[in-house]
Amino acid sequence: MNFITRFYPILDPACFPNRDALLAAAGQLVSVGAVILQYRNKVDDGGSLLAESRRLREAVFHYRPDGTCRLIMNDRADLCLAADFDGVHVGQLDLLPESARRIIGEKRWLGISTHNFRQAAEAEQSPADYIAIGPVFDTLTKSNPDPVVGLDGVRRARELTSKPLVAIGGITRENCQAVIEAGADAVAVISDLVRQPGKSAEEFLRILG
Ligand code: TZP
Ligand code: MG
Repeated sequence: MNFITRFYPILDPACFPNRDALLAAAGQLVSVGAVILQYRNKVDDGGSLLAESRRLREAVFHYRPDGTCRLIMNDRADLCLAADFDGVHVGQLDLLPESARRIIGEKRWLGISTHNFRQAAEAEQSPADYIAIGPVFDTLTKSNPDPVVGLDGVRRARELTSKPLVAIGGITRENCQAVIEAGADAVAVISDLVRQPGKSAEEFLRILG
């Protein structure tokens, strides 16, 4: 199965100087053609997170009133529903995919992060719509990251799943093509978007075709 896009940007407020910059980045990403956007907020309480999610949805809707940019909530199935996002992305320490699925229903998307072969094999049997594997390369964005899996880890994950495979961790405009060639359907990117989101996204989209 193909994923809808090869480019999967993630916005994390910890990477931006302020929240206006995060919202502006969302607008730039969407206006140059991003069709999926994950909101990854590890710092705020539920109420603030919901309020910012709604602002993010408005910013995206401004550039894509047809709703063709999917918004994915990191970690929180409850906030995915409350903010009317299109899906949720859970990690190994969040709700199990079966539980997240019960909350979000059949139509919204469910992604799950995996960090090794065993987790990817488990995710293959789960109700997740797509599987993320990583960190592929060293990353400074995630606290306490698991060991890097490298391009070999992407290849091994590719062999065990026919679900869409999203690679994450240390992915840049320089290395993204190699990650796709290793078998990923898409690359998820945080830090290589922060400095110039629109320009960077344009380049990712051009490189990934
Ligand atoms: N999961 C594995 S690595 C990572 C996450 C959330 C961080 C990816 O960020 P960056 O800046 O693209 O390396
Ligand atoms: Mg998580």
